[in-house]
Amino acid sequence: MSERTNFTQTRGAFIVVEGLDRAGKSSQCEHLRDYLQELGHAVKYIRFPDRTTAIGKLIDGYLRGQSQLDDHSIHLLFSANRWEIARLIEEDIANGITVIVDRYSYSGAVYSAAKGNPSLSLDWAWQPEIGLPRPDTCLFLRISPGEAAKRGGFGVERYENEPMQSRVRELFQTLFDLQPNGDTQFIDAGRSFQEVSEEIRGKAADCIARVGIIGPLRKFASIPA
Ligand code: NYM
Ligand code: MG
Repeated sequence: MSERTNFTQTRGAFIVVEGLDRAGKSSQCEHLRDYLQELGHAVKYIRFPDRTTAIGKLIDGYLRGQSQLDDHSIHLLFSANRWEIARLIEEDIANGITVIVDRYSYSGAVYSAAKGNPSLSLDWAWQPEIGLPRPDTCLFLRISPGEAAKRGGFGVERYENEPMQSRVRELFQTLFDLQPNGDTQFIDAGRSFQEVSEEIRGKAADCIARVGIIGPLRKFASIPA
């Protein structure tokens, strides 16, 4: 037996925050990061699309309407943008860093499938996500169409219009119903910022505490057709 102490560090948690445009994801994620940091956790916050990479710049141009791309092509670029960062997420988590991710594969599959292209089903859209790191939990910030409208008009980017958002809303539900039980937790994001952030903090803390029980970071599998 080696006399070296067998010190096994607990891995970080992988927490995804999802929701429609205007649900408050980014401000809640930043708030959660600051809160966990104050508690002494090692934590990183990243968002998809990551518009800083070469692939991300293509995505940015497409979202701003500066380029036209085939629906399948842009879909695969969004996925490639996750694959190019996935290794870093895995490394951080292995090093004990909790990673908070603002939008992930769920947005990826749902927004593309919501375009109504007959050759781009939800099932097709999910395929390139298989094998990516699977979150320990996905917190879905739920907001009603009425509340979203109250929060001001849509932005100028592609997809930021009411017909698209209502299809996205339905498809998120369809996709979450197909995910493994307990992966997704729904949060009523129509309440005050503070009420929502308190619930997020509690669920994030539970998730971090459960990492030892979950075991190693898992990977996405196919969804039942
Ligand atoms: N979006 C985001 C996709 O269509 N596919 C994806 O894989 C991801 C991550 O990009 N309307 C869409 C959803 C949003 C848009 O995201 C930009 P954000 O979080 O608004 O910057
Ligand atoms: Mg947006």
